[in-house]
Amino acid sequence: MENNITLQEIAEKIKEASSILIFMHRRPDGDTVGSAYGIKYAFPEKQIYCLCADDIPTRLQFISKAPYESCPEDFEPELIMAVDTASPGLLGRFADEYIDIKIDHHETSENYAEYNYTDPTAAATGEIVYSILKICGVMTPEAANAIYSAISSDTGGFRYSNTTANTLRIAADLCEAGADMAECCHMLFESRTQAEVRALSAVYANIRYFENGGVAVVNLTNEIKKRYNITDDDVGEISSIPREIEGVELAVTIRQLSNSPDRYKISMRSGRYVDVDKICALFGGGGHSRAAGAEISAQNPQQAERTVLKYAIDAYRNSIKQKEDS
Ligand SMILES: [Mn+2]
Repeated sequence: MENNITLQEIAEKIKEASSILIFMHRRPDGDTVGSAYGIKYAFPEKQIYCLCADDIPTRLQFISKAPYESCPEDFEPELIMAVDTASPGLLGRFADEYIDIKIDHHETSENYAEYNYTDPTAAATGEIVYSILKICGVMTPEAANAIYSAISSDTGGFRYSNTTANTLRIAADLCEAGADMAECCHMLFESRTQAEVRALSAVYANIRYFENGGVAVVNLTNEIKKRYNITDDDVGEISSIPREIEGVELAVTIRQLSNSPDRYKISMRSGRYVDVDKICALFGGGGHSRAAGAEISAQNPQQAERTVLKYAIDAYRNSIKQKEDS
C-alpha cells in the first residue's frame, strides 16, 4: 500500500488539467459522492464529470445538486481519478478503465491506478480531498458542502471513533466556507423513506444473539424482504443497527441478493476491539477495523449464515481472549 504520489503532486496535476473524469464506487455512499463532487465544484472553470456504475440514491442527491449529469460519450479527459474506491472491482462496469490517480482512505486499498494515494488515518476520503484543495488554494460553498457531507457521512455525523481533532478542524473550516451543516445532518441522518422504515422494522424483528449477546446477527433473506416489501436498495444503511444494542460487540448483517439469490452480502460492524476487516478478508472482502464487508456464495441463507458465523464467532472469541490476556 505504498503511495507513489504526494498531495502536493496531486494538487499540481488537478490544477494543470482542464478536463477531469472522477469515478465513484458502486453502491455509492456520501464519502465517494462528496469527494468527487467536492473536486468538481471547487473548479467551476474546468470540465469535470463524475461517474458511478450505480445510480446515486435520492437521499444523497443534495450533494451532487442533481439526479445525474451524464458524461458525454466523446469526453476525453486529461485526468482520470477514482475516489474512495479500494479496488477496481468496486468501480462496477468501469472496473477495467484506466485510472491516473486513486485517492482513498481504506486500509485494504489496492494500488490499481498509475498514481495511488491512500491515507488510512483519514476518517474519510473527503479529508484528503480537503487537503488537496487547500494546497490548490481553492474552495467554493458548493465544494465545502460536498466535502463536509463526505466527512460527516463516514464519521456517522462526527460520532464514530475515526473522528479526530483534525476531522473537526476541517469540518469547522468547511462550515466557514459555506457548508450547510443542518441540511447535511438532516439529509444524511434524519430523513428516511417509508421503504427505509420498513427495512428498519425487518432488521429489528429479525435480530438474533450469540455468545451471550456479544454477537448480533441479522439474516435478511429474500423471503423476509418480500414479506416487508423492501428491495436491496432500501436496506443500504442498516448494518450498524445491531451494534447499537447494549452488550453487542460484533454485529453481522447478511443480505441475500434479490437478483442473484445464491450470493450474499456480508456487513460487519464492531464496537471496540474486534477487527472486522480481518474477518471479512477471509471471504475476499475488506474495509476498516470497525466496519467492513464481503460477498459470498451459498446454497441457502442458513448455509451462508453458518459459513460466516463459523469465522466471525472464532474471531470474536479470540479478541475477547486477547483482551483478557492484555
Ligand atoms: Mn470512505
